[in-house]
Amino acid sequence: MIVRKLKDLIGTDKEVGGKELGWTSRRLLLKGDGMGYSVHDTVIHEGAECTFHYANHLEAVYLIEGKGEITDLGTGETHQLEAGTIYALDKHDRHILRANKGTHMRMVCVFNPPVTGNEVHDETGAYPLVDDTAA
Ligand code: 9YT
Repeated sequence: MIVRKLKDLIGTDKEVGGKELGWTSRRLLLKGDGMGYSVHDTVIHEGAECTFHYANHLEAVYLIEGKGEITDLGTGETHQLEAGTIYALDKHDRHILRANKGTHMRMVCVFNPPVTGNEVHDETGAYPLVDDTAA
């Protein structure tokens, strides 16, 4: 059994991003944990606007704090987000996340396939698939 606490990940290499990027993500479970998915506790900082495109991953995101919106860059549609909202990027949808003024958004994110922890966003905003099984 794996038992892990968010407070123990803060300030380690499991905490990525930063205020200057508009988002901070704490990787609760990664590929190496062997679950077949990764789980992240991600904050979109107040007033931030972030464009993401997970071309190689499916992602479900459940908002637990704050308010904001998501724009689907494929359709142009914008949806309001609040605690208790889930969105699933079932078509690898390119999107923009915005946290409203005066609040951040905190969300629990699940990735399939799991993030290994070594990805960096490429020039398109995607995470490449990392093959960490090679010798
Ligand atoms: C909101 C969102 O897409 N979070 C993804 C997790 C974050 N980009 C990470 O942990 O790399």
